[in-house]
Amino acid sequence: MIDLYTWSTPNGRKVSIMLEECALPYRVHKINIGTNAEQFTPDYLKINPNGKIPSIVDPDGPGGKPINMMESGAILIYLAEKTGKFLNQKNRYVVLQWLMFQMGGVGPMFGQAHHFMRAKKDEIPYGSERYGNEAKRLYGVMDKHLEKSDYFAGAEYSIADMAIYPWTARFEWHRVDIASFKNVKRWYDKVGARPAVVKGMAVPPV
Ligand SMILES: N[C@@H](CCC(=O)N[C@@H](CS)C(=O)NCC(=O)O)C(=O)O
Repeated sequence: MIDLYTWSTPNGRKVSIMLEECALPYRVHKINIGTNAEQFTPDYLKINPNGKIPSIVDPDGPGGKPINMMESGAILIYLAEKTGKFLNQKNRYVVLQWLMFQMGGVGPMFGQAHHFMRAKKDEIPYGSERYGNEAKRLYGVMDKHLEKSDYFAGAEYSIADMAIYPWTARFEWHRVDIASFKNVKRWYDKVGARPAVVKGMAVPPV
């Protein structure tokens, strides 16, 4: 059984969504990153040398050998290749392109927006403005793309959608009115209605 090390954040939820979508049995281990300690224990650093969530340990990795993995994007690709699901070979590079758009753009930029906008006590307007504007710009890119595409990589739901969804689910945190990006909203409602997404978003229970 796969062990998932996670916390209630978008990067962790990408992986629980994928595990639910693939109906892979998994065990959840909570790593409370808010303690600023659990992610840095020597035992956890052996699994994730970067001291962040998520990570997985799969005793049945490539060649039947155990594998430890960090980095949510890499984990999604691994699980897609393990199961043969949600990374259509014919469309592989389009899926990977939008997955990397999330890993290099949506994740880090929305994350910075949350950092500045939610640190209310001593909010730094420059940070809120810079990352808030970048978040809105990225919504514009997504909205334009989704105008002609049901999902990020075309007609089929893929790991790219699973990566982007939990970040857009925090639209209030980055102060974006999702309803004003109507194609993103249509996609968001459709993805959010998937039973596996509902289950994956509730991991770990808080
Ligand atoms: N690129 C990494 C980012 C992981 C990441 O930043 N995780 C955050 C939670 S969403 C974390 O563990 N933060 C704890 C810390 O920085 O100490 C991935 O996608 O897995």
